[in-house]
Amino acid sequence: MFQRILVANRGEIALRIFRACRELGVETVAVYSEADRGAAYLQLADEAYCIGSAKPSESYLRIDRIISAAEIGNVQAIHPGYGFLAENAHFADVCRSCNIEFIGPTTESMRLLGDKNSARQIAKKVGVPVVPGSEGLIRDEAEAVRIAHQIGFPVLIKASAGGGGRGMRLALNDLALKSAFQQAQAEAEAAFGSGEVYIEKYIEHPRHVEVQILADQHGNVVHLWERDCTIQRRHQKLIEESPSPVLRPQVRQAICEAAVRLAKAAGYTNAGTVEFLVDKNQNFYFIEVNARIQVEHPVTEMITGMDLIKAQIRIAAGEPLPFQQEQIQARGAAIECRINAEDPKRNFRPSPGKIEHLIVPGGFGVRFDSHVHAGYTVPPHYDSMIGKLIVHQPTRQEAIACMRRALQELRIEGIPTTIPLHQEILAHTAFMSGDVDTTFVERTWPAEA
Ligand code: MV4
Repeated sequence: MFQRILVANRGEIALRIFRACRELGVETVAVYSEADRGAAYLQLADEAYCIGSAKPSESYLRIDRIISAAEIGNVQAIHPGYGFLAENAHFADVCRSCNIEFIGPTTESMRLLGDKNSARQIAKKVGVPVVPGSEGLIRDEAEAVRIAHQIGFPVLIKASAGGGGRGMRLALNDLALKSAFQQAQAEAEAAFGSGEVYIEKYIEHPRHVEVQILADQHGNVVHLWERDCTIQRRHQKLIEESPSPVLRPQVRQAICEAAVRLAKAAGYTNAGTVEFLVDKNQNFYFIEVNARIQVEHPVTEMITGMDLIKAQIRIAAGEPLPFQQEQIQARGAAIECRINAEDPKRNFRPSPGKIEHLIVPGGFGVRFDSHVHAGYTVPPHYDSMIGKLIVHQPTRQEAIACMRRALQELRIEGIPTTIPLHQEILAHTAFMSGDVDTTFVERTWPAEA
């Protein structure tokens, strides 16, 4: 096992990783920007180094400074958390060239899966269903039109280097497709340095279902069941849950097995997520792989009883998975609400500032993962998520009741948050019955003009 690791991240996920390390007997080195200087969570690391100013490009994204901190701190590994450098294959490469283990997949599988077209090709090869679309990359307008006629409109043009909803364009007819193709290419070139695009049929009213996988360095790959992340707004997830409230048992088994096949084919190691769209007939289609730990990992931890951060660290240290697929049982239902410093009454405008009062809920089946406390000032420079409220109960109905109770107990005063929106969603009949798709939040709570 590693003696000491550096956490190349901030906020709640940095704290989550410090906690896992403490339990494993692994020492931790924190890095922080000037905006995070003095934050209480940093005291839970064994050492902390300032790596620059508030701007991410001058601190949490500075590979040179993070590697310097790792050298000075004398660590054997770096955990990247999520966001920032977590899916940067170049960073993983630099870490390993410096003889520091990157706690994540190999550089090669990060590159293979980071390219959405190449991930799609691997999926096809091993019989994982993908959305009907182009054979591979699209060269010109004429080819785009030809494929759109084969599969039928509407179609989505997707940037191969995109992902998470970035670099996508919808086209409803020939004329729109021609300009969408040009725009998508130009935008992808500007945003990602690669203008490569491909085409998929547009799946209407999908659900978003993702499968958690763990893979060790000895060829063992397991899934830890699915998470349903259909409740989102503008590609930002708001609520995640497991199990999915809709999947029939056979479909659930098939989607989880498909995720394992894909991970094996890509030579994947460590923790990862395979994302799917599920249509109204429960056909599922692979869309992309997230080669990192995700925000919503606690939902899976609650239903399986497995600590995913500890698993990541053990896998990176070369340990074999201590369990087989059959031993991973899903128990009960878990739900997570992301608590964001955003004002739902003002179009979700970020609301950084000082938390004057805070009451954290507790009781049976309640977990609050957050680095904030009364007197903490949410800095304006980063993602607005300030915590995650997670509940675990025997049934979904009980989990919903528990979450509503925990949200009532949770008091954050001083800044507006997404707590009131969560209360409305959890009380909505469509949410309770599971009758939602990825447009539910935007349709039910439309943005004001
Ligand atoms: C799609 C789609 C419909 N059809 N692909 C958005 C995020 C990225 N992971 C893929 N996304 C989508 N791809 C086809 N062929 C609809 C979405 C999509 C979406 C997917 C999951 C969760 C929320 C979403 C919101 C809007 C669009």
